[in-house]
Amino acid sequence: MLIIIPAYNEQQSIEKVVSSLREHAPFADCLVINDCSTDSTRMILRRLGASYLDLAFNLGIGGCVQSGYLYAAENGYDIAVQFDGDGQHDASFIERLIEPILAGDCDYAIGSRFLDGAEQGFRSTGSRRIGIKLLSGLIRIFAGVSVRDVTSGFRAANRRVIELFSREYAQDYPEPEAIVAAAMKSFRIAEVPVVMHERCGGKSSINAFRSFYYILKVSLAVMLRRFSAKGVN
Ligand SMILES: Nc1nc2c(ncn2[C@@H]2O[C@H](COP(=O)(O)OP(=O)(O)OP(=O)(O)O)[C@@H](O)[C@H]2O)c(=O)[nH]1
Ligand SMILES: [Mg+2]
Repeated sequence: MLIIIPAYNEQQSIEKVVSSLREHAPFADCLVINDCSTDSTRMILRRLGASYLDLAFNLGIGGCVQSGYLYAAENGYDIAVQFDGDGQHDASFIERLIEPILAGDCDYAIGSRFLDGAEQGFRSTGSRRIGIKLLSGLIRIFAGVSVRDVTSGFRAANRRVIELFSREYAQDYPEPEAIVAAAMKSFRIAEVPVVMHERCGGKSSINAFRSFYYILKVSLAVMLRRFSAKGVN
């Protein structure tokens, strides 16, 4: 199993992220994808003796995560887990996240903050939650799958999904589209309750204007993916 950790200017959190993964997931290999950070992320990774891939220029979240999937595909990993470098994800939930994949119950597992029974943690702002609901509804209509936390970047993929994502992965705000891409290939998707935290520091890629652009862009992309998949079939 490979844990893919996208990181762009995460000097305030990357050490904590690497240590918590070493503690809670010693059974997995960890690979930080350093997306051409301009702060001391890379220096910290060297000091920690962590495995990392240095991208030659900033690819953004999609290209960064896809590089991890490509690495996983080429190196024969059976499971890949995405785990953000900003400290929002909790390594103690990794075993629960991969459980349905190990049991053969699903191909792609999404860590969700919004499932009934999920413990309270960081649930994002009110306006972002409305956007997430909207995208979740669109994905239900257009891709026929029910996922509550469609923007969660805490996910686990089996070998067949790793191979799909190593070939195609959305570049901009990729999480909702990745669900649609997997659903279009009839992969089984499950949600697993997890707790998330506020980022440890650094800067989110999504400000107020970008939230609006995010919803518009991803809504169109979700619909277009459905129709292009129809055209292919
Ligand atoms: N901002 C940003 N993050 C990137 C980039 N490339 C990789 N990442 C990493 O991708 C992960 C997710 O990025 P975030 O900006 O936190 O996105 P998010 O978690 O959806 O948004 P928040 O809930 O606001 O934190 C983080 O670990 C980043 O370090 C990039 O070009 N820009
Ligand atoms: Mg984040």
